[in-house]
Amino acid sequence: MAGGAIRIPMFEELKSKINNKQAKISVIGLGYVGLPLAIEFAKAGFTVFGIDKDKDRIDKINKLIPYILDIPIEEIKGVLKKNKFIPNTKFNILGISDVAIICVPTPLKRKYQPNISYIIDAAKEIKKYLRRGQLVVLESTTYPGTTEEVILPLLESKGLSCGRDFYLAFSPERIDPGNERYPVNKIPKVVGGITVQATELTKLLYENIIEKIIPVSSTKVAETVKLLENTFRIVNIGLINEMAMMAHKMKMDIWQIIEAAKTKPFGFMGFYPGPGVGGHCIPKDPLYLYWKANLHGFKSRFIKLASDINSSMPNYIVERLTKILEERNINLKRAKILIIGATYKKDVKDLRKSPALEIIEILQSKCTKVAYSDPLIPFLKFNGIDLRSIKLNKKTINQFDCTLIVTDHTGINYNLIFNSSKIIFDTRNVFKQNNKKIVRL
Ligand code: SAJ
Repeated sequence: MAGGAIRIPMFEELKSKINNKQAKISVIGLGYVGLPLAIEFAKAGFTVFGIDKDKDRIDKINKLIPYILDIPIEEIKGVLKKNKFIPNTKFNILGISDVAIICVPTPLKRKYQPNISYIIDAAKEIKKYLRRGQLVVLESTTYPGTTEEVILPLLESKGLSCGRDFYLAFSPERIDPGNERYPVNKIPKVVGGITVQATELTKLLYENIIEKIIPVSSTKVAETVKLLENTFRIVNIGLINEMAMMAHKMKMDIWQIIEAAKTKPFGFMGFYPGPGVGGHCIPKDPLYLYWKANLHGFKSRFIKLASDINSSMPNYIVERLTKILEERNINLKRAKILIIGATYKKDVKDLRKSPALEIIEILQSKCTKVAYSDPLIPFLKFNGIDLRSIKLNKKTINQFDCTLIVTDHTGINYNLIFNSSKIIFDTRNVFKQNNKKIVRL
């Protein structure tokens, strides 16, 4: 430019900021996805602003009170001390950020109806402070087209143009809560930009914290990769739940069948029947895909069938329990049931969509007494139910007619349960056998 300072092309400017870790990163949403991500970038040497509307979360982080158990407190302490991770509730910090990563929840309004209001709220905040040279990455699991059809026009309505003034990409989160074998940095990261440069910059960014980056051709592809992964799971879990119900009718041991099938060194992957499918991903993510495909006139029978089968499991468990008691001349109405494990899966302190809650609710309306014991969940208060986790000992366990294993936490004394229970209905194959005291799913 004649007379003016040479303006470094925007791409080169952001690229060098990322490469020398000068890029300031804002992570919006400090949950099981956002907090580990923020900590990883801070550990890598970036200055990271963690933004969360929940002041209690910000206070807990600053006071080093863990609410996401997968992150060692020492790591949070280290990056806070170095002033590399700055948690706050304010969005104005986006004004000095070079990168904004959205990691907010994407729940359902009702079955098969996505709710992307959290994503939109975050994008509106980003828009307020959007300026030349910023990279915006959406990580929240959502239906194909969200980034291109919703976020892009929302941001461009500020008068800036994607590709010329800012960059936009999608990169699905793949955290597996409680999985110590695959921490954030070990899980390959898919990245897809609105433009090739956005893909390149997003790849550069995540290469600082994740060993393997998988660039794809668009945001839509990246959005759909995640949904395929979780649809694969919901369908296979639905399949094995149906196989378990079939095997029971045919008086076969589904657990032995699965273990033997797993010896096939190729073309098979073990899934396990259970009391239902919980968590914030598997029960809902595939329904985002179902909803979008439906708009295109395509009804996914697999997703609907799997979702319906999985949703039927809590009632199926109660039906089986009723029969188990009847065979021992115990009427469910007069029965006292002890439920072991309340969370949606073992060793994860998370009740979201936990089938245990549905089973407790059903049993509360059908039998004399329902109690639960879960080392991670000291009390349960929901839908008018107010229970405290009971201490497990011979006396407390033996007062119940049946012990129902719903979530198979590692740190539970199953020998005590076996020795103290009158009957055990084991929906997670903890005991690996049936006998006169143990009935498995
Ligand atoms: N479940 C079964 N049988 C199985 C596997 C799971 O009944 O064989 C149940 C679990 O008990 C749980 C539910 O399904 O209630 C979901 O379990 P999950 O481990 O599939 O789901 P999440 O939400 O804990 O974590 C998953 C990730 N897990 C795995 O890949 C093993 C992964 O699908 C995603 O990275 C993550 O959701 C996400 O954030 O989408």
